[in-house]
Amino acid sequence: MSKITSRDFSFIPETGEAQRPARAGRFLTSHGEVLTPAFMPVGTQGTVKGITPVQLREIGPQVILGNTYHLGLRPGDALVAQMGGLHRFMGWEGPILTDSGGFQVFSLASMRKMTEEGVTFQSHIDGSPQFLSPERSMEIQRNLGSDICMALDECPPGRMERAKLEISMARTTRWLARSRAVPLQPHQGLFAINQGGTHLDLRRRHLAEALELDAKTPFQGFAVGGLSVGEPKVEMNAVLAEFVKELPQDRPRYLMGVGTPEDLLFGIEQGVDLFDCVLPSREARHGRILTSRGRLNLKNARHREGDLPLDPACSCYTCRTFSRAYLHHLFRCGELLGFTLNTIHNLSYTVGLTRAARQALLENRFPAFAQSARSGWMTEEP
Ligand code: PRF
Ligand code: ZN
Repeated sequence: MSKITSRDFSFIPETGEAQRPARAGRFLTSHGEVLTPAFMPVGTQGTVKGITPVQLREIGPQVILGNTYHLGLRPGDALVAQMGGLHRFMGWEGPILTDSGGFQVFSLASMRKMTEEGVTFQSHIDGSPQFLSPERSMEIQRNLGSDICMALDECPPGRMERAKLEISMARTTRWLARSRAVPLQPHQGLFAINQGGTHLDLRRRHLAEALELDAKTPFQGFAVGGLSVGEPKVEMNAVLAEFVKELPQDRPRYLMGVGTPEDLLFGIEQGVDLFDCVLPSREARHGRILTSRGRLNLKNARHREGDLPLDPACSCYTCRTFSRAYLHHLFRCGELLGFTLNTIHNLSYTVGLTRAARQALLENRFPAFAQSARSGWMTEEP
């Protein structure tokens, strides 16, 4: 197979002024074009938990996620490179985005010690001492061969006091410059991550710093990090409503680690193009199902004799084939197939929501679409 190196992350808008800041568009990676808005399923360990790449392809995500932190620790980026890169290793030919590892170090590792150079920590797998720096994060992502790499950031917890947040952001800016300086493979793009908590002025200042670097060597996209980390939702939404539209128009915009169906609609309304979250797949494994009529808990005895599919409006393999009664049974028995079928549905629902939002944007009827989706969720558990 010949190596494709085409790459053009410039965001081509497909919707106009009328619906701004919401937008639909596309950009090109060497593993295919990405149509936005798009929800990216999470495949932390080189697998979207519980489903095969064939099942994933039918769900139809535009991009999937991998994790620098996890794959760098195990099996190690050198091994993945030796096996031909992450796409080949995991049998996924579509676009892959890798997160830089900072956020995962903060949420998973113990004995963390931050210095200007990087972060030392204990592996959550075997306790071994580890080190992650901007240079090492880029090296791991280069070895994995993902299409979109994320710069290494410091992800402060929600509600960190302002003065501390400013120190952390300044470091993230310096790390951004160091991340940018590391050569990647020719097909790989690099996204900058904006921090600043729920302070609009700090977000703006941090963006201005990133744009200074961007003027010398452009980033291929811009991400909003540091939200959905414990701050009140109204504060997150207030920042998004003011800030997303200030990100460069001509590059993809990615809201990291968000979220629920409600959050996706809100983000799209503010002009976000890309989202990722473990919520749909994690909830699926707990029998919590997302539907066009709101959430449904498969554990509930009322589904014992349920003859309907999980969501009558859904055309995924699970909904085309199985009753709630059967899925309730699998869940109660702890059968592996239950995890798989629930995951297929929840990811189909979430990816389908962003696909339908895109279609509505293209057809100039997004507000009506959003209103109808929201009123569907308000109905009693179906
Ligand atoms: N930084 C990185 N990854 C992330 C986040 C972040 O701030 C978040 C926050 N919602 C999720 N994933 N690098
Ligand atoms: Zn379904």
